[in-house]
This record gives sequence, C-alpha cells and structure tokens, in this order.
Amino acid sequence: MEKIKKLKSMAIRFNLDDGLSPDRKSIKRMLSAMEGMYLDNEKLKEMLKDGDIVVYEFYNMGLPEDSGELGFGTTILYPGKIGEEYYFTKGHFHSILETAEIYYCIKGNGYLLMESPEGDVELQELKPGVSVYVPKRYAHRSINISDKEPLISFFAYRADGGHDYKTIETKGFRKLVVERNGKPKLIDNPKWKA
Ligand code: PAN
Ligand code: ZN
Repeated sequence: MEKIKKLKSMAIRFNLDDGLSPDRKSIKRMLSAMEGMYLDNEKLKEMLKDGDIVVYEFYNMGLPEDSGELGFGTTILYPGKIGEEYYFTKGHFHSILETAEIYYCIKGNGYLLMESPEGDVELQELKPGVSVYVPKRYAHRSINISDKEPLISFFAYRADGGHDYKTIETKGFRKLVVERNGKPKLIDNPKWKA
C-alpha cells in the first residue's frame, strides 16, 4: 500500500447506505480467509464448494503509523450464518495493547464482543446512532445478527496500535454469539484454548 509521507487535511466519503467509499479501495475478507474461525468449520468448507464470498470489507487509509495519527474507516459486515453462528469479523487485540478504539454504528444490527487477556468479557449492541468505546487491552469483534442488512460501522484508533490477529486465530474468543430459537445468545466457546 502507498504510504502518505506528509499528511494534509483530507475529506473521504463513506456512503451511508452501503458503507463503501468511492475514494478508497476496501480490503475484502473472503469466506476462505475465515477457515478455522467458526465453530462449524465443516459447514464453512461445504459452503465454499458453492464458491467464495465476501464476509466483510473494511478500509485501511494507509496513514503513517505514528502515535499522533489516527487510523479510521468503515467496516461493512454482510449478513449470514455458518451453522448457528452469525457472520463476524476475525477480531484482534491491538499490538500495542494499551490502545483503545471507537466504533460508531451507521446501519444494521449486531454486537461488538470484547475481551481482555484476563478474561473479562464485554458485549455491546451496535445499532444506528450508537457509539461504542472499546477500552484499551480489549480484543474486539463485530457480529451481524440481522438476516438481511449489512452491519456498517465507522471506527477510529491510534494509528500505531497495530493488529494482533494471531492470538484470536489460535485461541479464539471465550464467548460466541449464536442463534438459538431465532434469537441471539451468548455462549461459552467450546473450542476456546486457555
Ligand atoms: C477495525 C477492524 C475491521 C475488520 O478497523 O480492523 O472491522 O476487522 P478485523 O480487523 O478483526 O478483521 C479495527 O478494529 N481496527 O483496529
Ligand atoms: Zn481494532
């Protein structure tokens, strides 16, 4: 990605209907890139036989990763389920653990699942107009509980915070949000590794 050397003010458009920006190229996270992340991996493999699909897309503005800068953009998480688990983003800790983040939901309905390394779990509902503060030290994952609408949020974080995906990829989150009797339910992750 092209790095911007001297930062000037900028105006970036994000469409309120689909969350996409006509000014930047999004990063697309495909179903194939989510292998091993959902509880029912067999189901995921079965779905892949019908072809790969975009589970979510988001923006990285390519700003300098300095402590004085901010990373920002939108995430568009499409609706769907794998088994009884709703589509979610991979989720991550920030590499600099002591960095917070702010989310602002523009469209859709879902949750922001957060957990600290010590095992404190926080769940906040995302719906239009709601802003959620992700405290420093907490891993975070968006979950879309709608069966038709994308979940669209705007986010901003300290640009040098970095993304540690590995911890969640190997251990998972302690909790999962699944659909039971047509309703979202927070359950213990049976695959969670201490
Ligand atoms: C967000 C996320 C974005 C995609 O910008 O990076 O929603 O989710 P994953 O990074 O977990 O795939 C953010 O939290 N940035 O720090
Ligand atoms: Zn983050």
